[in-house]
Amino acid sequence: MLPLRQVWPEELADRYRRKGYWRGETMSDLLTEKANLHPDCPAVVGSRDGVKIRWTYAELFARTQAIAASVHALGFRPGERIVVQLPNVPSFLSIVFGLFRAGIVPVFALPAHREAEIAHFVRRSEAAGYLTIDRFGKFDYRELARNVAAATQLRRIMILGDSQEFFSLDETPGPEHPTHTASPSDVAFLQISGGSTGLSKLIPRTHDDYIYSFRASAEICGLTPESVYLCALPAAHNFPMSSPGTFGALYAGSLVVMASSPAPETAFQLIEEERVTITGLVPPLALAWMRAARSSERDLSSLEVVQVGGAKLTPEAARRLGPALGCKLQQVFGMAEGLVNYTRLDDPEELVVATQGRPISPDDEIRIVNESGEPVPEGSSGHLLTRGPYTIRGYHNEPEANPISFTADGFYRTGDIVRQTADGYLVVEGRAVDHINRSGEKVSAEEIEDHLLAHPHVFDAAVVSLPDPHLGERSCAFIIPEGEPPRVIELKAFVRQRGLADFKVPDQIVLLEDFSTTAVGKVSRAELRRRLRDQYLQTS
Ligand code: J2J
Repeated sequence: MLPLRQVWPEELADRYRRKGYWRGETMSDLLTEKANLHPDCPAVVGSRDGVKIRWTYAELFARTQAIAASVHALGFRPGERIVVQLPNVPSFLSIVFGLFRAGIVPVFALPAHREAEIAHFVRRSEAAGYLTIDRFGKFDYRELARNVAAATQLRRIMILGDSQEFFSLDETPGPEHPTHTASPSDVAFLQISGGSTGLSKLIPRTHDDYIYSFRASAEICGLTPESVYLCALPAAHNFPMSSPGTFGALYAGSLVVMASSPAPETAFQLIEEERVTITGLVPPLALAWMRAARSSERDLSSLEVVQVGGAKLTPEAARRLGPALGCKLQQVFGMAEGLVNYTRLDDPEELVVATQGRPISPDDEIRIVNESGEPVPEGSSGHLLTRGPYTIRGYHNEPEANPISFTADGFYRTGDIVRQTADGYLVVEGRAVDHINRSGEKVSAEEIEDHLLAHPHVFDAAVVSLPDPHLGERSCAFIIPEGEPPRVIELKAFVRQRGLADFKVPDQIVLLEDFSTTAVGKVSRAELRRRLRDQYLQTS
């Protein structure tokens, strides 16, 4: 098993410690401390199978102990990896913190992922286990688990709920077992990258760096023990986990409300019942909430802050959000690799509407460069590179991709095109890498092209993003058929059957005779995609 490492140069690590960013805390200590500090305060509310669940900090803590004992009894040992795929239920937190307690490294899959993606995470992380739920909504995750078992070499599969032939997880508080003492510089978990080139990469985050990012976020977002954070986006995503997210909320002693769906009907009811003060949304959801609020009878008056991030919010929508939802807007521009920017709660409206915020940390280094890597003049747009106390220095086990994704001096190439205002705020102007930002879910063009090319009647495929009124961006696959042209629905079903998340199935498919009208001479894939996209937009 490859060791998990994330190493900053000694001189930088010293500085981050000296400045108090890295305080030597671990994820597991953090919850123990909060449970000791305010055992009877409400920690998490949510529901599963229609049954309401409400745990105090002491109850959540007791469950994390039970989970730690349960995975230990199942044979898992510190440093081993378990791919975790759970929806927004309170047990998301007890399980994840239980794994931290046992020294196990969770790999965070999204509920939408299917066997191709889960199998990839298992292989890349060399996971010994996969942990999921019996069913959620209409989907039976045990079916998925069977396919994953067939495609990988997992030692154990664990199911929350009715486990059938798999192992069940015991959340009933029972006798403690000795807990693992992690080192704060250890990798605590692996996040999944949006993936711009091919398959998703694994992002190793250490206790020190991640805790800094959500502790500082909780402060910037004004969280207190009186705050109520609604987790509306998938809990495993970096934004609702750490910006300030459920982890930041627990750090602040606030209450976390797990929404089983981000749809206005579900979310508005929770806001009213639990007096939610803050939540985070992607732009298309923010627009849906604004529309729904006009005719909703629900009392949303407890809402103080709605954060929007994951994709660009137009200034027009940004201006309307506050009045429509009766709260403040906070723009968040972040990435699972690290850097997170926020507009501050006391910023003037112009900054909140027109920028995507400024970095969390005074030690977040921002470099904006041109194609040849030279800094652009102040205020001009260019490629965003960054380095800092909570931005990774490399992906897990990617010896070929790392020298491309990171500069020799450790800056992460975000792939975003931005400009920086005189007061240090970033404005996202576009991106250099080919992914489709579909409602905040990033879809790699290359990954989908590879799947389409596996179809016997596809000669060539180029996947591009097109503007979409509902999703922000949608994916469009241009296909040159080989022989009998395949039907569009058949191609979509083909991609789905290859075990991919639904959000990766092309939204639109256009059959072309060839790409030659656009691709004169030898052009890169990126250039080909750009030309096809431009030509399509001009003619449609
Ligand atoms: C434009 N593009 C944005 C924004 C992210 C907080 C918030 C979001 C994420 C996230 C996150 C954007 N305007 N406001 O992890 O902690 C695009 C950029 C970026 C990529 C990262 C967090 N906010 N983006 O979205 O890892 O292209 O993280 O590089 O999923 O989303 O995607 P992801």
